[in-house]
Amino acid sequence: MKKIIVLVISLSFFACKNEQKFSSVEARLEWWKDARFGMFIHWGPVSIKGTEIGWSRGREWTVEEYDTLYKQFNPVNFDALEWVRVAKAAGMKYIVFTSKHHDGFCMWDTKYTDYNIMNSPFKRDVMKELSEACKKEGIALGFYHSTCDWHHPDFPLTSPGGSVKRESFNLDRYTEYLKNQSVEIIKNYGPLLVMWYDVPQQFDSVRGQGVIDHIRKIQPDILVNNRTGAKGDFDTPEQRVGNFQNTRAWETCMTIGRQWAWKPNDEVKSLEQCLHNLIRSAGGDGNLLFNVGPKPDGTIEPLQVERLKEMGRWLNKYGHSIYGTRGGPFKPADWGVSTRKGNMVYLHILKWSGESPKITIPDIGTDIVKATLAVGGEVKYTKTGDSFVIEFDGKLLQPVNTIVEIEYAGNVMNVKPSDVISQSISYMKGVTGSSNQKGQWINHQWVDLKAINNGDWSGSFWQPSDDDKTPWIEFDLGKPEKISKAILYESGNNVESFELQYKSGNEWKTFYKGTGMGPRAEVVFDPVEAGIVRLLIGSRRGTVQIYEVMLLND
Ligand code: H79
Repeated sequence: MKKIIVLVISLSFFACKNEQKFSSVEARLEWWKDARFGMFIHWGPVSIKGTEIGWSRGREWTVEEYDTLYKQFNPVNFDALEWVRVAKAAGMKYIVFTSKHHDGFCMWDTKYTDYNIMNSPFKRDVMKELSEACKKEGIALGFYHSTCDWHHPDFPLTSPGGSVKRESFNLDRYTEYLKNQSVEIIKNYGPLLVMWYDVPQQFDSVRGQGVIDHIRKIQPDILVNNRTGAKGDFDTPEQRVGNFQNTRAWETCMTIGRQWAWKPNDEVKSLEQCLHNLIRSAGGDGNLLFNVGPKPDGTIEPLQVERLKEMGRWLNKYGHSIYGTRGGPFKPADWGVSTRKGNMVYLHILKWSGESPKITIPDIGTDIVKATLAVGGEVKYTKTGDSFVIEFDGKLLQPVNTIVEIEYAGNVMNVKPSDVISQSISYMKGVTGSSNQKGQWINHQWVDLKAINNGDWSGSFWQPSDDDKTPWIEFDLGKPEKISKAILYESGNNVESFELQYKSGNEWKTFYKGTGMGPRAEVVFDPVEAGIVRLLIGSRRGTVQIYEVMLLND
């Protein structure tokens, strides 16, 4: 009974608050942090072609072709309520919808350009319908609005990708256009949760701040992200989970598939990947803005809907360890993360190598009153020196995430975040590789060598260049370590053979040879002691993407 009352209160808290005005940006930001999970929607006439929104203008399609797509845009099955209900079923608390992407097409009835949805065969203001549906269902709403505009004659850069300079332009006049449209959106569909600007290009911090100050005259409590050119209210790691950061708000934006706009037969992240991205974001003290790209007929891909509903079912059971929490007090480790609320700390064990979990956490200065598993089951905790050792039977490990709920005697919200011990010897150690060392965008995925040992095996990955003949990744462990096991995570199944080697003098010695890798390869070998270890990829079919490499001593 008590649970039901708490649920009703928390649901109505979300339902009523988001339509209200807040007393300050800070107050709205706290609501937004409590919400933790939102739906990003990238949609526009380009969905007819199934290529990337904005970026495919002047690239896959000529500018003329791209700019006339709206004449065929007729998403007759669009139902705003249905979208909002999918978001709610997923456990999302807010929606951010593309009012305008870099291609300049406007998805609402704007008086500032004819290049808008009212001049498509559809002739319906989808943003109006969406804002009404959100109000009805108690979901907060914000808009993604591209700072750059490769279609607008006053913007200095044009397609493809803003790489072409216009002969004549007027950035001040364009800034007025951007401000006017932003105000129009807020007045028509607000109060809004957020204006989510993107890709400032020629906007500097003064110009960006000018936009923020301008829209705050209309809605003083509106949130603005960090992509106007100015700093804004929160950071926006893209296509990767942000690092632990509780000194400034942040939100990871990430696609559920591999493209922002709809792509036919796009792959969908597994439920485990989806939830791990959400949980890792919460554990790092950030939000997740998870993107779907609706189809040209106006509906969301059934596969994506199904996945989102699965997330919602998990959140129905375990949402108390996500909503309303803050990241920490323990910093993310390779095995998982922690979240906290009042006197409670939730340890989220996302992957555990070995039999029964045994996790050492520092003493945070207040006693542990109780420790249990969210699924039910006993947890042993033992004080040893400055630490507690948390243990439970490995049979109780859950497929996606095992939550240890620790109740402390005192409030833990102000405890300074501390490091915890990871299982993997290679976790966050020095890493070099044969290609893409510094990170780069490839097909809108962020490819970074550091992704290989950051514990994030669901979001970001490393991808050797196509012309890289012998891809390798090298770990400098700092000192000789005993290694007896490795766990390797690949996207798909394209590695045909690989070797694990260690450096002995100037020579590489192979200590394990594998055929095939796949989503998760756990390999055991005679223990070696080594300070520098590398993974050498032999033959491969197509593009190889590796999420994580863990070296363990079990
Ligand atoms: O709206 C989504 C993306 O379109 C947008 N931000 C999210 C929310 C975005 N803007 N910039 N980027 C993403 C990074 C751009 C990456 C790429 Fe490219 C564009 C990869 C491929 C095309 C530019 C051209 C970089 C490499 C080639």
